[in-house]
Amino acid sequence: MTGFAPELLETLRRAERILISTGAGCSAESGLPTFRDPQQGLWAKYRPQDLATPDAFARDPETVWRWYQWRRRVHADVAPNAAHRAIAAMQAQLSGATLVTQNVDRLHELAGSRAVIHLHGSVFRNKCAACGVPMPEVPHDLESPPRCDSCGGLCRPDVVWFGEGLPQEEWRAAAEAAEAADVVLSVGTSSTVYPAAELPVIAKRAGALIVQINPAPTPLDRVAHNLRGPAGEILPKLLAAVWPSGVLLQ
Ligand code: BV8
Ligand code: ZN
Repeated sequence: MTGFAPELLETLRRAERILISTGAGCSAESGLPTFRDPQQGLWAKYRPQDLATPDAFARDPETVWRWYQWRRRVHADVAPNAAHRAIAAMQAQLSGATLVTQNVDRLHELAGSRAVIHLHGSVFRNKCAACGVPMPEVPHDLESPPRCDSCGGLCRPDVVWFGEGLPQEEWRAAAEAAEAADVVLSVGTSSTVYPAAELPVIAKRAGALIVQINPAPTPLDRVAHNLRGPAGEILPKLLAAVWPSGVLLQ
């Protein structure tokens, strides 16, 4: 007895195209706070969605820059967890597995995942806030944003802020994978931020099975097969149940 519904295991075994969509909850067991967790220390008085906006950066670039420098220091000290490793193993074995993430960390890559579609950018990349030209990574303790060599604009993290459009290529690839998916594995996301939260809806409309891995309910509950619990515990067990020959988690 695996504790998983036999029809779920059968559908996963038969699936050719699987879309894996991850959010902050996938990195929670690595020690990274989610957007729902209260922020620590001097950032406790801020809500992430109040700092992650072009207006906040225009109003007070130093504070927003320092928040991202703090997050870079925190991100630099954490390692992938069992959920990231299970996803990397799944991708390695299943050519039809596509990985889309809202996370701006690099834990999927550190776990060995390839072709990770980052819908909201990467906290480790920089660009000019004025002309958009890519800018080099700088030491994570630099207190003020450097200036752009070509236009003198301020350096900002190459992430998607609220109110900004997603990178077109990444969104197109994600929406296509959702349209074509047999199964969507929605891992550790509250499914509240759009348009990322639209992906399982696109897939469901196209006939896919939605499997949600989350210890708490989300708006996706009503259309998903819900597996309640931490991703780092459930994903390895699910993979071992679907592929008992252990081909996956060596
Ligand atoms: C845009 C990068 C227009 C920056 C981020 C329609 C309806 C309503 C609102 C909107 C709408 N359309 C657009 C909006 C506005 C907005 C939006 O969706 N707002 C929400 C708050 C209502 N969307 C936007 O602004 C988007 N842009 O629409 O632009 C446009 C279009 C064209 C041209 C010009 C403009 C841009 C959105 C992207 C913003 N950037 N991040 C940074 O990181 O600093 S969003 C950021 O927050 C993350 O990337 C992620 O997307 C989101 C957090 O969500 P989750 O990852 O799901 O994390 P969360 O903390 O919420 O939940 C964690 C979950 O994990 C929980 O459910 C918890 O139970 C679970 N969990 C905890 N532990 C575990 C676990 N699960 C498993 N295992 C565990 N161990
Ligand atoms: Zn510039």
